[in-house]
Amino acid sequence: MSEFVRLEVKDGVGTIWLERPKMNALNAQMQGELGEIAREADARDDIAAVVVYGGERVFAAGADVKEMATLTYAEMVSRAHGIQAFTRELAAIGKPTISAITGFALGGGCEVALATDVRFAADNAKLGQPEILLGIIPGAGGTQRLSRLIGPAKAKDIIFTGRFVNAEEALAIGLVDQLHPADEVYAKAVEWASQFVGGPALALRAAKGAVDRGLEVDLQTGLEIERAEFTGLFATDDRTAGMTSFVENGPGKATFT
Ligand code: CO8
Repeated sequence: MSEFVRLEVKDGVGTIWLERPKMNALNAQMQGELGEIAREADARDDIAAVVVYGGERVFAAGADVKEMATLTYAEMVSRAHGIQAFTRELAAIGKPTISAITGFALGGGCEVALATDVRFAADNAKLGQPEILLGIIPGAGGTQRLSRLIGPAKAKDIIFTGRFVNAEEALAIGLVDQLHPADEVYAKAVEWASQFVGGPALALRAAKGAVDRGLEVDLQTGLEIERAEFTGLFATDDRTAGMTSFVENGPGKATFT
C-alpha cells in the first residue's frame, strides 16, 4: 500500500498523485512507490493514458534533501540504481503520459516531469535542476533527458547554474509544451490524456517505443526499430479494425478494442 503516491483511474485516464507534504520531496520510499505505481499504470488495461500531478500548489521540490544529507558515499553507491530506476519505470509506461506542473518542479521533481512524454505547466511554475547548489548533479536522469529535450547548451546553463526557469522561459525553450492557469492545468492535462481513451493501444505503445528507442541509436538502427514496430502492427486486430473502417466508412471512425 502506497503512502505518498496514489493511482486514481477515471474514465480511462490514470492520474499518479504525488502526495507528500509539504513540497512532495521525494524520499526513498516515495521513489519506490512511484516506480511501483508506474509499473501498475503500464500493466492495467483500464488505463489508456497517464497524468502525473502534485496538486494545485507544488509538483515536487526534488529529492528529500534532509534524508539525502545523512547518506554516506557507500550508501549512495548502492542506492543510485534505485534512484534512476523510478524515473525509468515512469518513462517506460507504454502509453501516452503527461505531467501537470504547478509551482516548483525542481531536481528530482523536474526529472519526474522529464520522464513523461509531454508537460503542461501552470503560469506560476518554476522548473530547475538546482543540485549543483548542493554540491551534486542531477541523478534521476536530468543530465540525459534534459539535454535530449532542450539541447546541450541550454541544459548545461540550467544544470551548471541551478537557476529556476519560469513558465514563460520553459515554454520558449521547449521544456514545457503548454501553459495554463494553475487551477486549470490538471484539467487540461486530463483532456490531453483523454484523447487516447478507446484508441489503438498497441499502435500507441509501438509509436512511443519507436520514438524513444530511436532517440538512443543511430538513424539506420532507428529505422530498423520503426520497421519492426510497423510490420508487427499488421498482426493486430486494431489495424484490421482501423483499415476496414477507413475503407467502409471513411477516415477517423474506427472503434478499437
Ligand atoms: N527536501 C526536503 N525538504 C524540502 C525540500 C527538499 N527538496 N524542499 C523544500 N523542503 C521543505 C523545507 O525544508 C521546508 O520545511 P520546514 O517547513 O519543515 O522548514 C518546507 O519544505 C517548505 O520549504 P521552504 O520554507 O524552503 O519554502 P519556500 O517557498 O521558501 O521555498 C523551495 C521553496 C524553493 C522549493 C525551497 O524549499 C528549495 O529550494 N528547496 C530545495 C530544492 C532543491 O534543492 N531540490 C533539489 C534536491 S536534490 C535532488 O533532487 C537530487 C536529484 C537526484 C536524485 C533524484 C531522486 C528523486
